Amino acid sequence: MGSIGVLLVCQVMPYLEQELDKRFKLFREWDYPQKAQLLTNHAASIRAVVGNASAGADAELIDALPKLEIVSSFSVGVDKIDLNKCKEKGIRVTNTPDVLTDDVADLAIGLILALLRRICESDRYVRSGQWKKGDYKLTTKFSGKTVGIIGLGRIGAAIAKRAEGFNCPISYFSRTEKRDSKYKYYPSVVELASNCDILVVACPLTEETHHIINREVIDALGPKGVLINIGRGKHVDEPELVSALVEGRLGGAGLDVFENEPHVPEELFGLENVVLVPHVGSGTVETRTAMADLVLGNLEAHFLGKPLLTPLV
Ligand code: 8YV
Repeated sequence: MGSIGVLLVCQVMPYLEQELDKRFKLFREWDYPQKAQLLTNHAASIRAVVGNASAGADAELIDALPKLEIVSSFSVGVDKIDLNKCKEKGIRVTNTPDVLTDDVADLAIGLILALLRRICESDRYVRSGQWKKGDYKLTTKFSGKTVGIIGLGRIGAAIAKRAEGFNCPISYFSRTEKRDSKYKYYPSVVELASNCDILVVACPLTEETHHIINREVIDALGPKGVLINIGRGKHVDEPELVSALVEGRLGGAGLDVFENEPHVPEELFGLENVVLVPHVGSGTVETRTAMADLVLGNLEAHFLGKPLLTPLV
């Protein structure tokens, strides 16, 4: 397989990069500041693209690679891949579902606890020596709060299961009601937001879910409600979120993802009712290694003519 050209369009963990390099003829996009030069010299030998949550394969790249057969994403989300174009051209697409579900759901619960119990803020309180001057203020209870989840797929369901362990009533919004679900269904996000304390975004990013958190939803959640986003930054109208937090119209937010990563609105830095983490939902050694093995396994299966491990298209 050493002669098969694979284009890596983003930085990934060293293990994945090294294994791709060992097994294939690897082109790293960042080695070619002039993309045109990469394409002119190597497009004819590139048969696979590897991307992640930040970079994938858009129509322009797909059209520029006439020998492209497969796009293998080091992520579960595939919003950076033009899936229609891939279908149209018979290009296979794989992602990394299941192996990251636990980590992302764990982080969602971690963000809720950190936010309501002010864990980061009270850690700073101890480190800065303020405890010696007096006890930390009282915070907000998590157990028993109503959790509303947008998207009851694998990750949404894993968050629900964990929140049940905290005796939280669970409700959800999704395109269609899940007949076999025991959780309360709301046919609109505004209704869900009006009826929960904690709103968690856990759906894929599509045209329909872009800015699914808008001013109306934020107002429905209100000054006592909190928003948790472990989906994509573009699920949220970020300027609306920032002004609601600054003006106290929303109770708080726990955010793993942002509209323009790695840039985060600086207005959030001074607020104590936000917890900000740098898109680390799947970021454990165990999970990223399993994700890397899926990327490699899918590529090898494809080029050996075997069934793909996690095909999307
Ligand atoms: C990223 C993610 O892939 O899987 C997703 O969709 O957003 C993350 O797991 C991760 O940051 C690796 O790039």
